[in-house]
Amino acid sequence: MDSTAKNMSVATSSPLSLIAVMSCVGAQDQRCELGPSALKNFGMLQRLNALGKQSAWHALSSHNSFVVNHENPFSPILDLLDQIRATVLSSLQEQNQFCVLGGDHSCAIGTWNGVKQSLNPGSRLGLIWIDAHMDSHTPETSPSAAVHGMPLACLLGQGPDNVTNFAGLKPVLLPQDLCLIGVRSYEPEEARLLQQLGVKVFFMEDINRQGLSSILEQAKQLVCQHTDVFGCSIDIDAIDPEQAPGVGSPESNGIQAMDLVNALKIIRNAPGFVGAEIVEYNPAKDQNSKTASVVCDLAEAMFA
Ligand SMILES: [Mn+2]
Repeated sequence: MDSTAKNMSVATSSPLSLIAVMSCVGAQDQRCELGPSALKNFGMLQRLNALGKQSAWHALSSHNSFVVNHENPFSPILDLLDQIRATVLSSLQEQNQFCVLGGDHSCAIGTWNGVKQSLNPGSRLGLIWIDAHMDSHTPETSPSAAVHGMPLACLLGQGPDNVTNFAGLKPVLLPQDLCLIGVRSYEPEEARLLQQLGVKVFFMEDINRQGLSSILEQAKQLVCQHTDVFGCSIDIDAIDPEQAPGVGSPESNGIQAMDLVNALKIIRNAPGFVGAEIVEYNPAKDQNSKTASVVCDLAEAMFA
């Protein structure tokens, strides 16, 4: 990894900014906007602090809500994306680690623009994307016009300039610096786009064959190879819905929660790891807070 004056190297002992995105502007089911406050009530902050991880809570929200607009699906979320970008950037400038808590997965567009902006021009960002879905639609291919199905395409520079270049950083991510893990539900247009770009995808079959720790190790090496920093974007629907039912779009036969918690320790002390996001928690669909408990376990595995 290159080390340059402006690139942020964040120590694992640094404080953690928990950036709560209390919005579901990018999804049809609006109840995930209640996710961050449910996690706060569950005691996430206290659990991290009890483990010695000094953590601070930053709440962000939007006045807008989801509307079907196939021509310009992004206009209602642009203001929120810019808030997320700015908050992630200032956390890194203060030498803090960050963990964005969704909210729907469209927040990723803001999160990783913020990280990219913290780097020197020309420096590269690596990203491990753990998700049951590919999130790689463009407005032309999306059946729903919901932006939480498009964030990865946007980060790769695919889609209209008002979102792919909203902070003047397009493309935020190069295809060779990205890796998907846990995919089991997608449309052919998304698979075609990722294949054309040469993005590495580890499907559930790969995890079942090789084990999650081996896959995550391979993913870490891939996203660190040509980059200066890297992060991790976790959609909770990657986990099996038996263990994490509180998500908007559950998909059966997913990753075992404890396997992910154990495997994430691989990235925790890796050089260049700057932060993560954990998204799509929908407390209205949770059962006895078991999904909230998994979210806390994931955050602790990466940060505490
Ligand atoms: Mn997702």
